[in-house]
Amino acid sequence: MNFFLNIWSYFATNILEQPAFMIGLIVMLGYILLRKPWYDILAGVIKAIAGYLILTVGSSGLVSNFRPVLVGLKDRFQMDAMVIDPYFGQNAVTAGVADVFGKGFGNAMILLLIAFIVNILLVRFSRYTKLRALFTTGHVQVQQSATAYWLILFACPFLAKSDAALILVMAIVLGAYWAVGSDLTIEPCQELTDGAGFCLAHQQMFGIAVNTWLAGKLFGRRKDGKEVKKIDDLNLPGFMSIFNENMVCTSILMLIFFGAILCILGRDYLVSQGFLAEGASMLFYVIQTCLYFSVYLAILQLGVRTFVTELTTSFQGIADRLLPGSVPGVDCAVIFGFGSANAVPFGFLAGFCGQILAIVALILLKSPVLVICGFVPVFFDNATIAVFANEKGGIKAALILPFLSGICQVFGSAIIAGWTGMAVYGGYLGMWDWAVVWPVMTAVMKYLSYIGIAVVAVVLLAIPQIRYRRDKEGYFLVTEDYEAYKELRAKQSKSY
Ligand code: ASC
Repeated sequence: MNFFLNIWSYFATNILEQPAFMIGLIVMLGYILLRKPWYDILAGVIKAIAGYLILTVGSSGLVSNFRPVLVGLKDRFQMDAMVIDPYFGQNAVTAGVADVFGKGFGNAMILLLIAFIVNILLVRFSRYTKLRALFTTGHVQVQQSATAYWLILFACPFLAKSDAALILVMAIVLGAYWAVGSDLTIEPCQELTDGAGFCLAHQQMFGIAVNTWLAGKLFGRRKDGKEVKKIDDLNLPGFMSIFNENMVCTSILMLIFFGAILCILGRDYLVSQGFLAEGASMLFYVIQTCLYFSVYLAILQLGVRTFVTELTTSFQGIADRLLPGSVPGVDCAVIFGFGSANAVPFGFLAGFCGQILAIVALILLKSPVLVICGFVPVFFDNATIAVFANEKGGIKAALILPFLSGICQVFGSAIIAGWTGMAVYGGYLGMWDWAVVWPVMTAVMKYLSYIGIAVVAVVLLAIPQIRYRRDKEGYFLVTEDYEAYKELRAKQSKSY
């Protein structure tokens, strides 16, 4: 038994939890199933792993580049509060789960494995479940397993008597959330990427579905019948036209907003924290820090371009032979390589404004739980939502929806983390689904106990069934043959 456990833990730590190697493994398996020659397999695996690692350099660079701003806001204004960020959330669970529930963090990792198996089975039986998406983003699965472990244990303490029953119930709920959530992003992703063949497996999957829908409904049509203006349609006058270029636009916006915050934090503070060297120029420090933002975004997009084609081509092998009709779910940052690149900084800033407004409201309302922005929710959630919102509803949608999302992230996280006791341990996951959808699921399970668990599972699994029944012709076509899907849609829109 120990021998198998060791193998499992080696596999989990080195592959399952490391998306780069997980994607590499999937690409290898896919190409083997497609019977590609060995050198194509090798090249594909290398590009997939290296591409993903490049993406990671970009996304972790963004996170660390903005540490001074976030740490500074916390220190300078003596705000001692819970940080909403997936890594802080994971730390809070690690630190508190034994204290509060007498359970070890290791259980959360067993939950990950079983929930992943639930996801695979749900997709394997897609004929019945109508689920088409496989979650491959391991580091996100670790964070979500940890948080789900806490939330469900809080909601259903009566399950704690038997570890096996507890993990099984949790795995069904979490595995269904992974499968249903990533499935919801299939149509938005296919439309945005013109059938690239992936969907998103991240922390704002319901957020993408809801916001894409809202963008189309609320902002998608103009009264005069013309097309809505998207960010890339902005034909700015004269000197403003430099904003049309992504790298310039991002750098200037960051210089204005984050440059201002860095100046407010002040030279003395930045030196005392070791962010700025004694005697170095403040002006150039600010310029460099803000421009690094565009640098990391460019790196991130390069990474996406390097691995996405490998993943989606090779996944055909898996879809044909092992999981028919399925698509891989990937990190949300992948979408920054598609759609309007300028939606990314716009969404980020709109979400940041929403979060700051909500935090001020918490302070004024003397909320017992105070929230501090973490970079990951404020950036990755809101930029992602903006990319989709812009596509369906244009500029207005790309600004207003991420702004509202920022507010939801803060209020939702404050409520759920305060209620479940996670706030005391300094962090909560804080991303859209975990600030909006999971609090509702937790409340249903808490108040209805066994019936609540059944309600959550049934509602989740009913979502793909309903969507399938509303679009029987197109539902599987969208992943299997996107060109035919587009023709079908064109035919349908003509006949209306
Ligand atoms: C997360 C998380 C990250 C980022 C990254 C975005 O939720 O834990 O490190 O988002 O996946 O690319």
